[in-house]
Amino acid sequence: MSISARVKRGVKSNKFFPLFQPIVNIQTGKIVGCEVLARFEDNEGKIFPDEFIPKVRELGLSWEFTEQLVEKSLLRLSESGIDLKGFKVNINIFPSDVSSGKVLKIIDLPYVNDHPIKIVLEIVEDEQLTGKEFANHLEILVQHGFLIAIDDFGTGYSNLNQVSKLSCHILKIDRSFINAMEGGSIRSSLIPYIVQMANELHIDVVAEGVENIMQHQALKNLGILNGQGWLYGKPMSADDLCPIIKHFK
Ligand code: G
Ligand code: G
Ligand code: MN
Ligand code: NA
Repeated sequence: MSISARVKRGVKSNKFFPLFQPIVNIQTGKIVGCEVLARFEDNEGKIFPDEFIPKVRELGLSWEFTEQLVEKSLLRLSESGIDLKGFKVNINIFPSDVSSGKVLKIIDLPYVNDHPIKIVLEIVEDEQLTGKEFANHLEILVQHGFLIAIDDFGTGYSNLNQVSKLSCHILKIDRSFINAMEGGSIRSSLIPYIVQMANELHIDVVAEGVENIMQHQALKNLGILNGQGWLYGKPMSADDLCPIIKHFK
């Protein structure tokens, strides 16, 4: 069966499942939330996100796909019985679902309203970040208590000027910037400027792809609030995450 046919069958039969990657406070080392990352496996084997995400988009199944990940991840966290008041759960959202307004269906999904967690909607930088409908729909989500994060910041089309016009609470600095720190490249020398501007806009920063102590120390010295990466934890099952978040407060 083609990849496309397998992905279509996977969405239609609700076979995508979430892994959870910790997001920590770099200054204290404590876990503050997690990012939900989709995974897929059928009788023919695994398909990785780099392959299935474009297919999901091409098939026009982006919202159906996102919906099942939201439902499954919130169900798993609810079942844990852990007091998760204020715990952040980051969900990746397709920009096209923001423009079209489909994303607003999230407001009425099970566990979304009656759950004490804070849902963060991650949106990759995209040309679609502009546009009136896009901004209006984000605004509605913000009014309903969702937080908005710009994902992979620094790789796409938008800049801080555009971001400042959107309702946005969190910037996730793309891991290519963090990666470049060791070489002391021009790319990594931009990090302090991104942080300074984010501070002025009252936007929190998450450093992505933190893999070693040296990067961690440098980011800590820059005063960056949050970090995500293999140093703090790889994407893991809910069973592995729960012991870690048990005492998250
Ligand atoms: O673990 P990683 O290989 O999970 O993910 C690779 C890429 O796939 C990342 O850019 C990530 O944003 C994207 N991705 C993973 N899970 C989801 C998801 O549930 N929804 C969307 N839109 N993208 C996802
Ligand atoms: O949504 P986003 O594009 O940020 O997806 C996160 C991606 O980054 C996922 O593919 C995840 O597995 C990957 N990732 C998370 N932490 C690290 C890390 O420390 N190093 C590398 N190379 N990749 C990471
Ligand atoms: Mn993301
Ligand atoms: Na990212």
